[in-house]
Amino acid sequence: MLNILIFGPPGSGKGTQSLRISDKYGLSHISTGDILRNEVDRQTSLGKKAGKIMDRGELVPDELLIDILHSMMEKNRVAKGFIFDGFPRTIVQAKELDALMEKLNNDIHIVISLEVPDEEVVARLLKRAELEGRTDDNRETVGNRLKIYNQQTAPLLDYYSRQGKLRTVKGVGRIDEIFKDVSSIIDKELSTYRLKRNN
Ligand code: B4P
Repeated sequence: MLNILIFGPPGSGKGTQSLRISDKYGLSHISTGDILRNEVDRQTSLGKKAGKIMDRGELVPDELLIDILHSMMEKNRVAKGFIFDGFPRTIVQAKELDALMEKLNNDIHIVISLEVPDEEVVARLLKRAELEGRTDDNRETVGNRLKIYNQQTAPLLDYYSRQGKLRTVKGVGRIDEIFKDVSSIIDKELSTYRLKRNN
């Protein structure tokens, strides 16, 4: 089983690259943003709570995300592996994911961090607002999402770097060029993983 985590500020291309990774390597794609937006659209009790928080650009409480994680892992028991997109976003979530992986006798193998400057992500999200009309893609909320990313999510870079799992990719440029860099990291990791398994 291969488990990959994709990491980066809002608008860095996590969703965009995750779909390609899922397709090429046959991994189940878990996007907590997509799951939450689906709950909001269906006006479930979780969606009603989460929608207001997302519109302010804040993070949905850890306990709700942890419930989502458990239910997604349960639904995808036969998966070849996972690409986690937008999860974890806090140290509490990362520790919960590690504990769950250990319980399943599994691991997170690679953490890919997409590096994109603030002014580029703001421009991308404002453009997406025009194209898709996502309610959290306005100038004020985007500023808050970036602030919260730097305060609560960026410390995870150090967490995974200390585990020796962090790989960084320049996330600016053509989407297929970025995907080439992402793929070469995954391919290298896969060959080391297979070598270890065969020895
Ligand atoms: P997400 O859905 O994860 O939203 P995001 O960070 O904006 O990333 P997204 O995947 O959509 O954008 P992408 O970078 O692919 O989260 C939304 C909200 O949900 C959060 O703010 C939070 O409230 C809540 N939430 C989710 N997970 C949570 C968790 N674990 N804990 C607590 N709360 C949680 O792409 C952005 C745009 O850039 C797209 O339009 C794309 O086409 C474009 N783009 C991509 N690559 C490009 C490139 N190379 N060049 C130019 N444009 C590019």
